[in-house]
Amino acid sequence: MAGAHEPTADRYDPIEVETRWRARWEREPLPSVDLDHAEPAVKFYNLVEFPYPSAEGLHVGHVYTYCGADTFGRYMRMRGRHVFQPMGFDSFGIHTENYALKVGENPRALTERTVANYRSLLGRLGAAWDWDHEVVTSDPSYYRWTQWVFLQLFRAGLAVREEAPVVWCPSCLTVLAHEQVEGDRCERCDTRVTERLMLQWFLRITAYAEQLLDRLDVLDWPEAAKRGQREWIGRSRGMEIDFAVEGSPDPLTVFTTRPDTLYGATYLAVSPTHPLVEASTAGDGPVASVRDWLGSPEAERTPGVAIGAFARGPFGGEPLPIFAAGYVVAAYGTGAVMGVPAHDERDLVFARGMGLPVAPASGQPSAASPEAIADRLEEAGLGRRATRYRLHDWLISRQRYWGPPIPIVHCDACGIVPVPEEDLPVLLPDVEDVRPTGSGLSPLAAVESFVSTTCPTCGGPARRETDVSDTFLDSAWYFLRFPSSDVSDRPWDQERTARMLPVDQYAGGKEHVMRHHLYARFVTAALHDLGHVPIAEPFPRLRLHGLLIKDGAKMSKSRGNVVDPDDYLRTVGADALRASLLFCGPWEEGGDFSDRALQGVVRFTRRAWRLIADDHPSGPGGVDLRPVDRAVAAVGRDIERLKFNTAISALMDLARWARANRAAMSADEWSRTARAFVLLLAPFAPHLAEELWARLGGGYSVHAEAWPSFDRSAVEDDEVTLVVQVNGRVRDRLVVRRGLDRDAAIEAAMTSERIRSLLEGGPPLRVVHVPDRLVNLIP
Ligand code: ANZ
Ligand code: ZN
Repeated sequence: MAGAHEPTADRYDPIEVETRWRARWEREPLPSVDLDHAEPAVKFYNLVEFPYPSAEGLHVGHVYTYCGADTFGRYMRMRGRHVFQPMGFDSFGIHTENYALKVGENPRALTERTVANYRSLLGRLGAAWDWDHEVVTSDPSYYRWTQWVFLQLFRAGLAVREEAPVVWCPSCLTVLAHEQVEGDRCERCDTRVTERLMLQWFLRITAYAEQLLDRLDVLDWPEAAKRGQREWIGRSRGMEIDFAVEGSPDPLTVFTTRPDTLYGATYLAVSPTHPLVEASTAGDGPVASVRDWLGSPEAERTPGVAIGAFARGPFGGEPLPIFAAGYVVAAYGTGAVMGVPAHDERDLVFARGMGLPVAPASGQPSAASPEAIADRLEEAGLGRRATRYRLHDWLISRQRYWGPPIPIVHCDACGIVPVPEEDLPVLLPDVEDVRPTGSGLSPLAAVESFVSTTCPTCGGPARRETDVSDTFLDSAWYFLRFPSSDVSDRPWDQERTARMLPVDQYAGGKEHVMRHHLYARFVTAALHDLGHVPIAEPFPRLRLHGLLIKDGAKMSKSRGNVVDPDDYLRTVGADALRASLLFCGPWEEGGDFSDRALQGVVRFTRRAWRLIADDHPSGPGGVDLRPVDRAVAAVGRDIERLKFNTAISALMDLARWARANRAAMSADEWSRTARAFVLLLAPFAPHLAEELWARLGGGYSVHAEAWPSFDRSAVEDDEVTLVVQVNGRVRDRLVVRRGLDRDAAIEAAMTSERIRSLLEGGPPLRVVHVPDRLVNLIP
């Protein structure tokens, strides 16, 4: 390395070092996993959520995730695993489209620009992405297979078109998935949503509810994520009970979890879109049309409307009036309930609002158990035990432009016909005006050359489906595509898939638990049942990062404290950014990214540079090197637990100790210490470690070296329990490394959330430290 950029030992220029090593990595890529020969036990599929490339640039939350995942991946590589760490872009969807509309640009052109921008930023993080396996979901070579996945589900009866009440956003002019609604508002634009009846495509995720729920138990996931999915799927065991509707041959079936309250029912209620409502409003009964009620201001004031019909319970009693009520959800249970105001809070509110009696006029109060009642109802053939789920089928129709066209043709003679697989992809045509029409139809409906086609079955004139599919379908299978991204005639290569999947660790954000993670599990399970993939669970191990805050406050545009990773990459460089993000706190808990902490890490990188890059004159030797063994053990253990923060502080301790003892070390002792230090540094500060390794005379590349081993006897009794007091009162106990000095003990104490909050964020005024036993902080 000669020439103008020759670095000097006294000056560390991170930008120069990083640029130089990244160029080398590009020229001479690190050995990567051999996808066709890797042993399943040796490969490590290190997956991290791929971003949707927004115009605003890479969010620091993403960068935080990537730094953690890359550090972990580099560590696994040094532990001998063949790491596969791909990256790509979730570039279809409403995010991109809405932004394109806002700035008046074509989504295709916008996506090309944002993807290029993201690629460059992601490259500058110094993460070991396997760019040879990049996927871009809006590319026809990718969405061809998204359409293929849809067709497999369609053939299996798991993709169905149904008229259904759907949630409509009057501002985005599109149907929203249940999950895109927060309260009664569109999560994207905060407009109050309305309801519409439309023909829509659904994926029958509910058919997998039981499986998805049961297998959660065996997944190595954070408990909170499992709980989240469990509640979201929402298994409810209860009964369907039939009520005889006067003057109708068909009973009205309700779903209840409390059959024992049957005798307390005073009315029945159905959702406003229930078939019984349609029937009663079609006749000339005494009721005003429920539709009229729904559309009128009256609907704001009263919780429901009587539909003029009555029904009798299975064990007799007075006829009960039937209402259409806003609180009955069409898509849950049977869309009908028995109202028991004496036992159920929501029923009580409704009864009061409608001026109904709260207790039944007649009927025997029952002390029978739910089981006894259920048995009696089943014997009489008037009810059945039933399990219901909160989970809804997954609405994937989008009346938008920027997505994969759903590969279906509508023929008057043949009905709904799937596009033959060999005709995929159904290309998304270029369209002048991509604005949603508001008619409920996608802008594609206006493109005659796209819409009019011939029926694949009968050859007659036919029309293409004009809905595109939900972006979450794109990301529900991308991890299957990564290893096979170079395969063009199949969605994935069977043998590679068998070798490389499942993902060994999936790193991402909590916000994806209910949707992306669930959808990916469903699609994988369905493809597994159809014989396309050998695994039923894509992500046996999931890890979710915590929230990063900035200087003690949540990052927000209005506060103006949003960290732009680009600024840091340009000023302090990737290594310092990576290490300082990871130093903020335990990765799964997040932490405070402050400029002060950043400066601390920057100083550490400079000290590390001087420690290694300066010449080392040999000392007398005989130095006890056990602190090196302890550091090797501690850093490895902490990385495995994703406690990168304490791993970095162990590294800082090692550097401090090495500096203090260096003059006494023999050449061999120094060599062992320096090499171990640089190897431990490599996952966190990959460029700096590469440079220092070369200066120590190590070969290219430090990232292909083995993680150092350590002498077990040196680390035995390595951990002690440190009692942490505040003002003399015991407030926490922490398991820490033996031999922490005063500063390190304080630092360890400050990693405790409780202690930090007791000290209200400030440093302690006075400290009493009993090594390996106690630290007492006096604020
Ligand atoms: C009578 C009753 C009495 C009920 C009582 C509860 C308590 P989970 O546990 O969430 O499944 N319900 C059934 N279908 C509904 C729908 N489509 N929209 C709104 N509410 C519905 O709740 C089941 C209970 O929610 C059912 O049991 C029903 O009210 C109501 F003391 O029946 B219950
Ligand atoms: Zn036909």
